[in-house]
Amino acid sequence: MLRIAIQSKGRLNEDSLDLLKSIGIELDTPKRKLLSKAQAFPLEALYLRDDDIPHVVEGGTAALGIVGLNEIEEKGADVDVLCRLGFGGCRLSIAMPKTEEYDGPQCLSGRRIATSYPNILGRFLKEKGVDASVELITGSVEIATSVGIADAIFDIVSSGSTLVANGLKEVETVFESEAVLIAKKGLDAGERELVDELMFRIESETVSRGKKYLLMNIPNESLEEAIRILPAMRSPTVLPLADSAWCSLHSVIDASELWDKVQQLKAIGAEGILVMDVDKIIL
Ligand code: PRT
Ligand code: ZN
Repeated sequence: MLRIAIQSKGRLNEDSLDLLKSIGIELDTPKRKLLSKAQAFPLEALYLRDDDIPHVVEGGTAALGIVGLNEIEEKGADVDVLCRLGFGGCRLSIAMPKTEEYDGPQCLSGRRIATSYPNILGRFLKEKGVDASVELITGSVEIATSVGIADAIFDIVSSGSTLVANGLKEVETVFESEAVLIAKKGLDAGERELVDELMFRIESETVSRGKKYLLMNIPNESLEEAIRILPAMRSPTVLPLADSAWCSLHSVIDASELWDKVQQLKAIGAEGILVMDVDKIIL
């Protein structure tokens, strides 16, 4: 039985459970429970505050964990980061009141910076040779400058709207983060086998995220150009049509480039373009 530590509530809880569900692992209703078992896979979830997950995995109470990379970096936990999970994306940045001038890290010398991430900030300041004072606060960091606790803050930024709402501007991005799957060091052979199966499923899931399956009819004389437009995983699938002057072309592309590709394909004569969601890509 593998045990995985998951955030009990907060930003990563729902996405962590959704990820497990998408790879065929559904957990018994986790409400008010510390532990819950999965159906159809030898796994149980341990629900914790995100701050506790790195050490619980490091100490082996849970073999696996899902947590922000920012927490691993801050705690300096000795765990293996197995893969990035494509959610919980954010950055740790320094921000200052928008009325202040900023012309590089040196202008932070002698200033007070409020944060809940003193280790990551301390390393950044040391690397830049900046002698600033780090003020540790554990919540509402964004109000630290307006109440006079600090001259700048170092905090998590996602859309940036919290900074704007507090009259702050982002001046330095120090660390890029997202949710990651972590494992304790020294998994035994049985655990390794289960972790490999999980990783295989997660990879199929994350690779397919944001992908579209595209199929269309294309005149034979435009086929070469269409293949250039659609590189595909190995090479696009080409099938004959009843009308021998045409063929059917199938490919998988990133959703972000869909409309650009469709425009190019229409320009070279593609017709009957169908676009479908991709559920899984098994590599
Ligand atoms: O209760 P527990 O200790 O488990 O949770 P928590 O309150 O400490 O953490 P939580 O749930 O807020 O965040 C968990 C993890 O989500 C973080 O460690 C990050 O890895 C990730 N994450 C992603 C974020 C954000 N985006 C985020 N926007 N964590 C926090 N924020 C906060 C940030 O602190 C700031 O107050 O959102 C605000 C900024 O958001 P924007 O969109 O206005 O820029
Ligand atoms: Zn926390």
